Amino acid sequence: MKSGFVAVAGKPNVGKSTLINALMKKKVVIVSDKPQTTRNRINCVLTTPEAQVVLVDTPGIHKPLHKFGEYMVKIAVNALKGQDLILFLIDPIDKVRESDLNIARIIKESKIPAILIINKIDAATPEQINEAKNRIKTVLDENSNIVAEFEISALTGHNLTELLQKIIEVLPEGPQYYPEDMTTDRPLAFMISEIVREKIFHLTSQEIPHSTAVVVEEIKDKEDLVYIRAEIYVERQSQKGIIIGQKGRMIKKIGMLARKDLEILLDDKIYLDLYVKVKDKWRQKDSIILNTIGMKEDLE
Ligand SMILES: Nc1nc2c(ncn2[C@@H]2O[C@H](COP(=O)(O)OP(=O)(O)OP(=O)(O)O)[C@@H](O)[C@H]2O)c(=O)[nH]1
Ligand SMILES: [Mg+2]
Repeated sequence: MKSGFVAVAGKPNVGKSTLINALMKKKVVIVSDKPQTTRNRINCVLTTPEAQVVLVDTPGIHKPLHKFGEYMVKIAVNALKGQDLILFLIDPIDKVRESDLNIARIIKESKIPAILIINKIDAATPEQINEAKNRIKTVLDENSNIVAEFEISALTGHNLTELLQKIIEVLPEGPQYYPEDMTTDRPLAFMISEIVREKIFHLTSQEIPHSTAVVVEEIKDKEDLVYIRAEIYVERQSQKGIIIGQKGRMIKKIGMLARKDLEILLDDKIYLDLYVKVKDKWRQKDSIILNTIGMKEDLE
């Protein structure tokens, strides 16, 4: 069969995770309208009768402002190494900027076959699309490792069948890396924490979503439900107040929306117990980032 690892790369908010969910035809990774939603490498396994495509979601590559940001970027750049193919996404509406050109240089130097993807064409004008292409080609010229180019909409699904066909065509003959019923290489506790984090990204604004982390402390199968206890870390006391909200309204809303998604994921009734903890400046602290939130394995 055709098989291989396909890293999905690009700056924050270009639609990497949206594209992966669309190709998977189900929601596996979290998505939001705020940059830096994805914080880890997450392998998503797409198995068809003829191929196994491992779509590797990555954090957006950006200029980091703190240690946590540095780790995210390192994870994203590391995630490109040794892969069979890279999907490089750009956003013609937000324009191609120096940060995109920088990623383009990293991809060019990797010499790994890459597909250039112009996303969000449902919302972009032809001028914006042309400008984006011309700009990115100042780095990714005809001597580069770009093997194909697609204009897509991850949101509407435009051109995704053709894109998937091309991905499979480019991948080598290889083994089936994962069992066919597996969708991700991440443990359940991680997927649960991501769902809770997604709701925080949807419901809060400014620095709040970026200052939070979620750690699942307990998953217990009880007779008629699954009990899940998770802690939401914030950096300051004032942020704790915002996450809890007036009369606990915000935390209730986060819990309710997360529970709905979790009941679909686990196909069971869920009791979700959420706690908010202040961890002073956790984004600057190795011990919390590496040991509690767990990024170690992808930084090597
Ligand atoms: N109009 C339009 N919006 C899109 C499309 N693809 C993604 N988006 C939107 O772009 C925003 C970011 O999407 P994500 O998939 O979270 O982007 P990402 O690249 O994974 O972002 P990070 O994880 O932060 O690096 C969301 O609001 C999506 O709905 C598209 O094809 N068209
Ligand atoms: Mg993402």
